[in-house]
Amino acid sequence: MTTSGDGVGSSAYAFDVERIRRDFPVLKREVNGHTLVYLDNAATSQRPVQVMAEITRFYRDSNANIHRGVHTLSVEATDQYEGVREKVRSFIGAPSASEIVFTRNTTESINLVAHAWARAFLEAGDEVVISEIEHHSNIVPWQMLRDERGIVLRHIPMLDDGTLDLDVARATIGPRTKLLAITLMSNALGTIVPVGELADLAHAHGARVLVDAAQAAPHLPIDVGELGADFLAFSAHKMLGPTGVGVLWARGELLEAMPPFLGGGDMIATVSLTESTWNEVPHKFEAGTPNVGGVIAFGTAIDYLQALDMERVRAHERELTGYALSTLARVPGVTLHGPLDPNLRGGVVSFSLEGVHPHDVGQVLDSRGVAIRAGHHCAQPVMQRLGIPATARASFYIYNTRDEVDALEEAVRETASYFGFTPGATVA
Ligand code: C6P
Repeated sequence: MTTSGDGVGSSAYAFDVERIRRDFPVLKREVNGHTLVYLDNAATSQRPVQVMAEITRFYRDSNANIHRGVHTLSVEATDQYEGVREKVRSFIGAPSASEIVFTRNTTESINLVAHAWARAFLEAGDEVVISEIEHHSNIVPWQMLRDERGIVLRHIPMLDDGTLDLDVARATIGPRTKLLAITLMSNALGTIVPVGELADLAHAHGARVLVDAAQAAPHLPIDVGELGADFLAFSAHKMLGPTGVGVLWARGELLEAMPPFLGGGDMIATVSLTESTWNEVPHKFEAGTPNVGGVIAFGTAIDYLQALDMERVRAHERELTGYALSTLARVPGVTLHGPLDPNLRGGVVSFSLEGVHPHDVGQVLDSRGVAIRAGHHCAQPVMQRLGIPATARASFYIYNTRDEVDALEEAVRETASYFGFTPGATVA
């Protein structure tokens, strides 16, 4: 199947989904007697054969620890690992590969900023501004800092349609703001946040901007300069890479000024029994043996996405999301959450089915081979704002098709009738 994004010429944005699907053998799997329809990509994506082959190649041919040995395998592993910094730099338009810090995941990247930067540079009374649609990873570290240091935590509220209240944002970001910590794309609603505009506002008040790109980096073209980010956090496992690999990008001068996060091997220049000095950035922030094979295979995942072109990835998902929104809206009993305009959201569609708990929706869909997530999506404030405990969430990626959206719709219809929903009741 070939699809094109709305508003763009199909020749420029042709996207060969069938060819892509051949690289993902798991998509041929049967689940409960049906061909798998994998729509839980916001939780974690599948990996192509190229990434799995690279993991095997590393452990088979080049496995060694890095930065430690003079032997051939160690030098090879070091070169391959360091080479991925350049791939990540190019993927996010960063000025220098030395600004790329490898972590375990987005959560660790944000905590690194909270521990190393915020604990060093923020004082009681300084304000950190987040939003109501953040993932817990971008809420809890700031609450911990508030409780420990007396910083003031403020938030930009969400409007009924799942977008942020930008008027309140303008009133909230002010002279006391030291950090705006904000998601570029909500994992619970798909909302794409106008981070550039908010970053301008924050910078006008001398604040720094941390962007949670866990959902955005896999699905949207990212340029840290255009975004106006000072820190950017994301995870490899949501963008075709292995689990256990994350990225923190930060402006070089910030990394230079920040004290280390964890202490141990590799992050030091010298150690005596009484004191230590630090390695240069980014190594100062990578204590201990990292996920060497995972980082190297992440490089292959980035190559894969860059060959597809992130503009095309976005166009494909926007088209699919628009189709899913219109399809699900026709199912009696379905309420869609988040912006209804696919230009304002990524490939995440959260919905409720009247009279049926989202976990039951998830289980009935699973019995038909359709994998979605049901729950609060680690975004409980969004659920509190919507006044519901949980949603059902379908999320798309490069290998998903319109046929799979049709399978989702059919399974949701069957769920409604299985639970005895009477058509004709509320349709949002
Ligand atoms: N969201 C989801 O199903 P980690 O777990 O550290 O790789 O990513 C955390 C994270 C941070 N921010 C956003 C916006 C996210 O979506 C996530 C992960 C998954 O929605 C797992 S809860």
